[in-house]
Amino acid sequence: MAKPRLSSIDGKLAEEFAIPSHINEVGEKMSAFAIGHAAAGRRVVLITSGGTKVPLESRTVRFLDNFSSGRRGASSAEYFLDAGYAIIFLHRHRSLYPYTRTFSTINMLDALQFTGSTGDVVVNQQVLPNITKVLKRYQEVKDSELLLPIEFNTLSEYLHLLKTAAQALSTLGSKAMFYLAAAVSDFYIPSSEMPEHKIQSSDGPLQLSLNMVPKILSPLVKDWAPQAFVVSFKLETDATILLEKARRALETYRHQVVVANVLESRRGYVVVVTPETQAEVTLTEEDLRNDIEIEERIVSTLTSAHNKFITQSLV
Ligand code: PAZ
Repeated sequence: MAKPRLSSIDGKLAEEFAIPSHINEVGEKMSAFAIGHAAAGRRVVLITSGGTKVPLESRTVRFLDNFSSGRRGASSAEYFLDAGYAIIFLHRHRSLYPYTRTFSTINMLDALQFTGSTGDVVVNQQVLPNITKVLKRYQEVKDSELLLPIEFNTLSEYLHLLKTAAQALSTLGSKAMFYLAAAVSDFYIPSSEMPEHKIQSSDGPLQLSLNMVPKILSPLVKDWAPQAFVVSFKLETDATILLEKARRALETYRHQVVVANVLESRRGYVVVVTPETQAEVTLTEEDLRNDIEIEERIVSTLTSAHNKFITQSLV
């Protein structure tokens, strides 16, 4: 039988980006998760979170990385869970994680203390004042198996895992959402051009030539999950070009939403752009005093838009 023809991006993915050895196992897990939750009447969102690592050597000593902490993805996951979604959380290893993110700046040993004469160890409630509330919610989510965490480190792992997740979610049609908050490198060195061993400083100054990463949004929207609700993120440091770039992305890839943000103001201001609308989401001084997070508003805006999208796709 003739092999199915690969789109040029599928071909590039297979040839130039190392396929993770556990891809089939992860794919089966993701499919079972998606099918199980869809059967229970739940929507499923794939959240990507954190930055990708781009190796400079195959036996990697050095790599290119980026600023993303994973906070947007981790906090958004909590609000999607509150809204009743099941989540595939595709995140960078050791980036912020739902619920535990609240304590990411605390030294675990400072949060524990000995008690009484028994020498039992207990949590110091002054160091972790919210621990009971957060732990309760974390355990509810864990017990109901609503969160499937999948880790990536490198750009190659991210790209292959995203493709596999998209294929797993394609069976859900419009009930699947993609929330692509990860900061993904635009540049890479193909495996065939990568030196095997550590680059030697004795060889003199290092000149790097990097290829462009294929625009993965294109096959995701066209081929891998064509009926899904797709939200991409656009980050810029120059605010004057942000909205133009967001609109251009919508025209090019024909997906549903771009959430546009500027590096420094991303915690308090984003613009949710669709082909027909443009809505600013802003936190006020009072919101900040009350520990409101912008992700709560972003997720609320997107879950409403997803409702409409599902209704329209059923007509
Ligand atoms: O991970 P984080 O909370 O530190 O930052 C979030 C973000 C800025 C990475 C995200 O909102 C975003 O814009 N992601 C897409 C980045 C891009 O344009 O490649």
